[in-house]
Amino acid sequence: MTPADADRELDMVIVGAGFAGLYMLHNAHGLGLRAEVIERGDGVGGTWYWNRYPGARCDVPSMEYSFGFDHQLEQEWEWTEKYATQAEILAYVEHVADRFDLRADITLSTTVEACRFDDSTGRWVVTASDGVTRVARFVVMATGCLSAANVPDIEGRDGFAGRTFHTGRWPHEGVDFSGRRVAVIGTGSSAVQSIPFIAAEADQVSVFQRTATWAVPAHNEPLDLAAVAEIKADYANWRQKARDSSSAFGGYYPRREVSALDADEAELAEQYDERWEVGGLSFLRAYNDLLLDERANATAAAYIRGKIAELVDDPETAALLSPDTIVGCKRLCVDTDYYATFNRPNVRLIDVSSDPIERIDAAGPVVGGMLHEVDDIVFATGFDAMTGALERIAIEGRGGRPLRDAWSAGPVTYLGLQVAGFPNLFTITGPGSPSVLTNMIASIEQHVEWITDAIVALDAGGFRTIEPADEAQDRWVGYVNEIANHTLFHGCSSWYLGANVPGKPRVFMPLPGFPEYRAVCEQIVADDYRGFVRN
Ligand code: NA7
Repeated sequence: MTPADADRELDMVIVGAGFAGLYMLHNAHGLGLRAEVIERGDGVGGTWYWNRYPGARCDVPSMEYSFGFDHQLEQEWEWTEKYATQAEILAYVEHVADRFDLRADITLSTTVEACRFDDSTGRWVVTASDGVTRVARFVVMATGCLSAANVPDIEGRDGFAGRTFHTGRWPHEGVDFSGRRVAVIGTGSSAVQSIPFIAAEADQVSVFQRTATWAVPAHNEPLDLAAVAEIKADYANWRQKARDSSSAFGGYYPRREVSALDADEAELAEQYDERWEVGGLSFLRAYNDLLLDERANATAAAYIRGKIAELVDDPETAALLSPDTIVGCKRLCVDTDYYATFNRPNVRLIDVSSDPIERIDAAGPVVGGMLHEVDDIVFATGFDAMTGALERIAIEGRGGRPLRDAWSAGPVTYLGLQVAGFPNLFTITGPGSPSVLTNMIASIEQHVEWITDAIVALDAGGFRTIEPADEAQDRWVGYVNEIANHTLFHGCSSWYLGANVPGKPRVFMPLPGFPEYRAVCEQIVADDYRGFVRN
């Protein structure tokens, strides 16, 4: 296909209309590019469009989980709670789309099927479910890290007679569980948030737990107007403070630069009590080595196990709910009444750690030969994280090489932004960048701004294309592994490692350490795009 055969000629195709796609489009407008966002959902919002399960909220405080690129926007938007609900975040994204006049260049309800690099023209040919072929110089994948739903292929799944739901594809009209017996499969963040709501409505809830999860209380509350005014008066500093922290948020409660191993029992208890009362992910910032040293981590683990024993009446259930894994090795869950929900007479916990769900009968899941009869099954089973959304699109780079081949042993990138052999294709919050270990919006902003600058520099230098050199990419992959190996993240079977999807290569995909990563990105630019090939 040559540009002349294309239905639509563009400078940039952006895949996905979540936070990343919208900000990229806004910046593309700023550069005067002809850009189009293609989005498979019927609306904008990405993660927050799809994840409408009861209780869905962000685990990053709302004053930080918001765009910082526009002063007016951050001043005018009023968050109402410490942790925003899905509905409020979606309203915010809608507001962003309107405020920056983005809608005219967003095509909804359309799935990108293939992106193929045309060696002869040096341009990307993008085909989509609407039958329109777009040809563009740049393709930006703003497809999200947790957007490809993982529904386990359990025997008999499709023969279940009742209703089935996945938390990441929740019906817009909501689901009425009253009078129903409900199975919830999974105990990750989506399950932890939704189970208390489902249990309050349903007749009976059976939770199928493969791995017990660590959860700390959210202590969500309405935002204090005086505190909000204070933050808004100093927002630029707030954002900077966030960017300077390893997870790109934490203005509320920064990490203490002391080791848990230097604290005695009384100090540990005092610190953890304080963090528990504050609530949220700041718990893991009580000490600076909780994710680096197993003995330090064990102090946090012992504390949370003690809390579970206090919160859950039945000792056997409390023991089952108590993880024996590293705290934070999988993303720590932030809950509201999760553990206490197991004190309800209509909620039971079914351990499927050693005896997995063997099949799903028409009447419900079967474990250890025993049928658990239910009316509904909620799959809170997560996502084919970080690579799933990209690999579900037929992406072919130079010489027709499929991305799936380039990534057959696990994802390889340079800076998480580009892949060797895929010129002018960018991955916002791609594997090999801090992404899911951070406040996603801060990471998205940093990536979009980096890409914007790279395009400006490309044009200023009279180049047409940019892509990583193989050696630079290899070194980067080595670097990401080395950093991850210094942490405790590699010590459990998490979606960070692809361990939740059968057959997926086990590679630690995100890069810990946002400020260090930003500094590297900046230095590479200062060194005239060191490690990139520009032609
Ligand atoms: P997660 O965190 O990936 O959780 C998925 C859960 O589903 C987890 O407990 C899994 O157990 C469980 N699971 C997956 N497959 C099965 C099967 N076959 N049988 C039993 N249990 C299963 O996804 P979430 O949607 O909760 O959260 C994703 C992120 O969104 C979260 O980290 C936040 O960042 C926001 P496993 O632990 O793999 O044994």
